[in-house]
Amino acid sequence: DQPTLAVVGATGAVGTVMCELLSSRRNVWGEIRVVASKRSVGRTLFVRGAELPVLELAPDVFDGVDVAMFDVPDEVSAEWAPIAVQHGAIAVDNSGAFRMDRDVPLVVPEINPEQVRNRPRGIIANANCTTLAMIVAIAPLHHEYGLKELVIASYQSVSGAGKAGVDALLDQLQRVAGDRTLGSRSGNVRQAIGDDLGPFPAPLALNVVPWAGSLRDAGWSSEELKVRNETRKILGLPDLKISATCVRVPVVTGHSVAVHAVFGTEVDCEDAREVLRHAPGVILVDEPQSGEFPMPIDAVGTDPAWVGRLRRSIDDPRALDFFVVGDNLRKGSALNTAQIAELVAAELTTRA
Ligand code: 11C
Repeated sequence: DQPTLAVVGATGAVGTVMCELLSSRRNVWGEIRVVASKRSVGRTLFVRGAELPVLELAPDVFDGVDVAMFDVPDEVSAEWAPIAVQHGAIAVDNSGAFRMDRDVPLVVPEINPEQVRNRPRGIIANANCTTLAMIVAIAPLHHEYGLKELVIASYQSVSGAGKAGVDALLDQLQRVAGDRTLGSRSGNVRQAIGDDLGPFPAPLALNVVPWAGSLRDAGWSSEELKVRNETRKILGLPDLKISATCVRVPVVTGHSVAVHAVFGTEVDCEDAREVLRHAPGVILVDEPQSGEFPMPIDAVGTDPAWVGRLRRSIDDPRALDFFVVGDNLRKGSALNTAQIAELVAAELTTRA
């Protein structure tokens, strides 16, 4: 029998992409239940060509469920993933609630698929979308050259903050469209946009905002610390030096990351290109003379991490600089969660 799946948070930005993925990927699931908060009950969602009623998140929704995916805020996962486990499910959690728990593996199927079985709490965590945008490109280079240090800057799209983020940007763009004086005088963009900033601390239209997440110690943002901690855990490098600056940009979907990676040995650009060409989940697009480089407008809706602008550092023969772009709702969240869940489904099907 094929395992039963519950998708919790099915009506959100990530959940919507999850329903699309479940409809287009190899079908490994028996029954699929779509679950959301009470206010979505009464809606239906299409999955695999069938119209499914949205079920309310409640303990008995997990009865008979083998795998429960969670695409919900941290506090909802923290409460409900253990309930799903108590009801016999294996939880695959896309929130930040369990990622750094020692007893919860943080899995990227191209890098550490074997960790899926190492789940004493019955929970497997999915990484943050910024970590996932770059990690599938960094891991194969690490295996070739031995990673010593990362300095990264992110260019994160507004859908990282969910539907509210997308609505905020699109509303703001409407307010600034057509006024050709905007952006040429301090304050006039703020004035045009007004106080309704959605989930962001400043206007996104005609702007970049060097902030994602919440304030942590010594001026770091929670997003910057997540990228650092999760990268260390996934690569199994607890002492890796990482500095991240996370920035929000006026892009709907697609997180980009500028990476400066320092390795233990000298690197050769052609050689590194060859490594990336063979890396699962990575596509190299690096023809700057003809304007071909990775960009969110092309990467959106696709599965891979798109890598380009690959250069060896002028000042350090052990360092590479490159730019990587991934769809934050696909590999950055729903796709990686689906891939993890499929590994579990294969395990359960083999065992049955
Ligand atoms: C953003 N990366 O772009 C965040 C959203 O830890 O899963 C995802 C937060 C998380 O705002």
